[in-house]
Amino acid sequence: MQSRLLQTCRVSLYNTLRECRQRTLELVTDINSETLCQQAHPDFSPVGWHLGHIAYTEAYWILEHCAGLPPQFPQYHQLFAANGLPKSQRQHLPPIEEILDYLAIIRKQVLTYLETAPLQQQERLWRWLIQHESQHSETITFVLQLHSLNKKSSYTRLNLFSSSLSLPHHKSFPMLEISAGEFEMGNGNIDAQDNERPVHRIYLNTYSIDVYPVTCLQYREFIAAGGYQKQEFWTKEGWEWLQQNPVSHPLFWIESPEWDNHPVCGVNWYEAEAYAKFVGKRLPTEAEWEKAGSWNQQLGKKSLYPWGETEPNSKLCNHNTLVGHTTPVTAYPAGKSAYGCWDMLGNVWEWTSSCFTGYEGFEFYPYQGYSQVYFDHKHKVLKGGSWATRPWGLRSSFRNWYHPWVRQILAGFRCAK
Ligand code: AVJ
Ligand code: FE
Repeated sequence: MQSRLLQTCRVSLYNTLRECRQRTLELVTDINSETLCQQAHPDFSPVGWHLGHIAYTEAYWILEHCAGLPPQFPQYHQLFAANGLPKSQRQHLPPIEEILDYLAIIRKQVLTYLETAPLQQQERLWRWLIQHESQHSETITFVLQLHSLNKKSSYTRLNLFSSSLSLPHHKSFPMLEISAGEFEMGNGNIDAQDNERPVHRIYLNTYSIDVYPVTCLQYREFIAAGGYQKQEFWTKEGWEWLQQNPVSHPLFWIESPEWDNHPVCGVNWYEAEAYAKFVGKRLPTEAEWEKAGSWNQQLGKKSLYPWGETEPNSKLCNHNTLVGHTTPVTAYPAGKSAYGCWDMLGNVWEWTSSCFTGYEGFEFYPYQGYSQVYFDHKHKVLKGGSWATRPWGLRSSFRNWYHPWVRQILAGFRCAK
């Protein structure tokens, strides 16, 4: 006989898988074959590849690995496996109808298997799988943005809030001080990624952190002061990157006061570092970011989200492509952390000064190539999620990672001191 708890888990997985898939598919309704198959940027695979890879990953882990079925659609293995072909050779894709069929056929078998799957042993893998699709769904979102950016001579974002015009335009925002002490870093829940584990205590000295992410208005001062022309603000690697990639503003930059209160979006780690130096600050470490975004000093307790334990919704933060672009950094008062930081989750990913590494006692899951191969001291940690992050990957302990030169992701930053 099955326990009620197990049945609740089964129903929750069923609903979440369906909800996640619905969000993925709505990104690609009406997609044309060019947008489906072409790379928008050499660092990122075509949208159609991400779709096929979502199906492949589900078939591999659930149908082969758990259910013990023989390989499904073996003709797709080389194409859609993460280690199959280099990104530049992922453009010869089946038509969208076939990719959607592949997704649907695998999904149907997966849901049938879910009816009787031994979830006591498998829940972690199923939760991981949902987050895997969530992350590819976010990548699809910014790859679609890059396609539209490539088509236009200048980038325009749609559906601007008219209300953002009437907000006061702040040139400088306060910082808040977080006094020295221990906090709990990481996440040991069933849905935590391998790189979030184990939970551990960390002592931090007193530091200050920005209440809000850096806004376009603030960043414009850096541009106007010749930030992109003056070597003094840049690290050695950052300056070298800039000489080889001469840019004069962030990737998703619009020169209009309408965006003044929005977080800057489309900067890489070098640009974030240079700005921080320009204002006499620095980037926070990932521990500083996580403490500010999850620790309740009064209670001596951490929460899953800055605001507490309530699952993300549209009143708490800008996520899940519900809005479709950034929002003013002051738009979500209900989402602030116990210490008083705003906009920690959603809106834009935030660069930290930290290299991506494993916490002490790290154990890879479900495979080494998921996190561990990126512990190479060449990737920087980003925190907080963006306006395109799905709720299943949105929490204060979640860690994202990219090379410091990547600016195609939906990333901004806040500073510390
Ligand atoms: C953590 C977002 C960098 O997209 O390459 C997806 C997540 N890992 N499939 C990526 C991931 C395997 C990863 N990032
Ligand atoms: Fe993947």
